[in-house]
Amino acid sequence: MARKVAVIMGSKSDWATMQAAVEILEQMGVEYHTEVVSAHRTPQKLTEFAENAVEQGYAVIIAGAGGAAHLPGMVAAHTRLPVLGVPVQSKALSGVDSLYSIVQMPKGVAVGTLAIGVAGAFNAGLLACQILAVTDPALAIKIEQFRHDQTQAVLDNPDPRDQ
Ligand code: RP5
Repeated sequence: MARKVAVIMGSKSDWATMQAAVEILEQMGVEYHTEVVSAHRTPQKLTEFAENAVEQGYAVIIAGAGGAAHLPGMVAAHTRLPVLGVPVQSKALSGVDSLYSIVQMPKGVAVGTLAIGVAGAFNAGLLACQILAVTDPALAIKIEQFRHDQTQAVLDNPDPRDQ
């Protein structure tokens, strides 16, 4: 059964954002691989990566990119695996360009688009875990514990003046 998650990104400059996806994958004990794959600078590598993703044992692909962010959509065009797109916050347009580049996929090629920036990257990792947890009861328990702890942390410290 495929269990690995691929966390790819268009540039090393995306790592500061995309490491949040890796953070939650590690916390949940999910196996992952991370690598720079650029839609524009390494188009051949993108094609080979996406076409081989199933046989490489990936179950979910997380793809982050900024600006003219074609990586998630182009990966999705080459594989049936679920692709989660993370719009990296760009300097020029604060990531709205990245978001629009990723979210408006044409009918028939799906990309699940997350929020701009670190929250989106973290949630992409979390969502990948949730997808795997559909067929992994041990992982499902870890996710339920994470949600419980998160809720409890808010309930335990409700005064906004206390950080
Ligand atoms: C995109 O261009 C990357 O995903 C990155 O967010 C953006 C800028 O890349 P660098 O110029 O920092 O390598 O392809």
